[in-house]
Amino acid sequence: MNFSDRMQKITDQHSNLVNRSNIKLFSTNGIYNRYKYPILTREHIPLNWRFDFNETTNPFFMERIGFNAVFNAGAIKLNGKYLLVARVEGNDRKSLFAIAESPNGIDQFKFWDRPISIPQTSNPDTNVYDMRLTQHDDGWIYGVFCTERKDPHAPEGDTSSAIAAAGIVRTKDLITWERLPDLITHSGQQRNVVLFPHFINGKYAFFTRPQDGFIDTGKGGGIGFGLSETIENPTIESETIVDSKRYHTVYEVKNGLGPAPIRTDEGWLNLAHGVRNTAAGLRYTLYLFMTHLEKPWEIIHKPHGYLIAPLKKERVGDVSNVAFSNGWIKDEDGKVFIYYASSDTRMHVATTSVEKLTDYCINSPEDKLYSHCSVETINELIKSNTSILNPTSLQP
Ligand code: M1P
Repeated sequence: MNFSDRMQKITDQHSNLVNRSNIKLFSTNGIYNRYKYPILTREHIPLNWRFDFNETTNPFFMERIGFNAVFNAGAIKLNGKYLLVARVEGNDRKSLFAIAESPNGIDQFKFWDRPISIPQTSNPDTNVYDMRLTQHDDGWIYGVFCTERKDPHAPEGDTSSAIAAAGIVRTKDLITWERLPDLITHSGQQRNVVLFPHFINGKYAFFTRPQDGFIDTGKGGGIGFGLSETIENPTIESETIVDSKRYHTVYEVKNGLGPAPIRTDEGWLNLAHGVRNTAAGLRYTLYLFMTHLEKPWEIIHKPHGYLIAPLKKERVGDVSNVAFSNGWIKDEDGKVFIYYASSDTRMHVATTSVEKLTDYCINSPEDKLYSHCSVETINELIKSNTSILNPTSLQP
């Protein structure tokens, strides 16, 4: 195939993909609906980021810059558009941020012209990923992300050890970004840090995830909460653990908050990921809990187990068996778009509503931590259903 035939074919394929309509799937659980197609993949990346369109310098119309994955996107609705700040990972393993826009939140996501240029601090980021977007009461849109740098104290020959911290940028339009200092905490490393949209006790409030090492959270304990007096010098003096990791739960090994919490009349809705170990390696699922409106560090409702687990094709990817979310959008009518990535490879959407998520949070039984207690919980439901479904049943 010659240069122009290849260019035409690849351009047509790309156009068909980015303009494809999505299809809402029936939901048996009734809590949320999945969709047939992933909403963003590496194939969505604009062709002019990947191919040299000059026939003289690229006679075979080969891809010059390769991309490995598009995943873990922050989300916001701005000027009527549904926007994702996606983690775009190149073949060189470097992640960067790029905005993709959709008119309806479920399909036709198209990347803006260029990836985001994140301003650097005096200590440049080696890698950046997983931005959470927060439209704050102070008028700014904040992006809190993980910045990763090589551990300067790693022993000679150790080329893997890294330090993770929370980097912070802010913007009014998602085009011009101002870099603020990285968040200071006194608990080792940080990943999965999330800024609340409102001041709490007059301060900037964060969910944190203290960890001893880069991968192991160690005695970090779980999802934390902390306050900072200012955002220009963000410092959390002390963290309160909100949701601890715990033996024989879906967040036994570690957990971390997802997107910025949604405020409801009943409390804050919080979506998080929980990680457990299996013979096949770590398994990441998403779970929901509600915290107290004035004291967001206090859990008031927490259903058992997970809300979303990787399913079917979602189970396989670069890091298999992972569902991860750091973005959701609440529409004016209460509809909620949950943006989640599968297996560190691609992005999906699930739709629901604040009303449904609140009902799920309040009325689903909690994890009572023992198998025999799970049996009791199931039996309670069977008993209350018996009079409705089978009033003449003889079973006690
Ligand atoms: O590979 C799964 C996820 O691992 C990390 O999350 P956590 O710190 O909770 O283990 C992150 O690197 C995340 O980007 C990734 O999806």
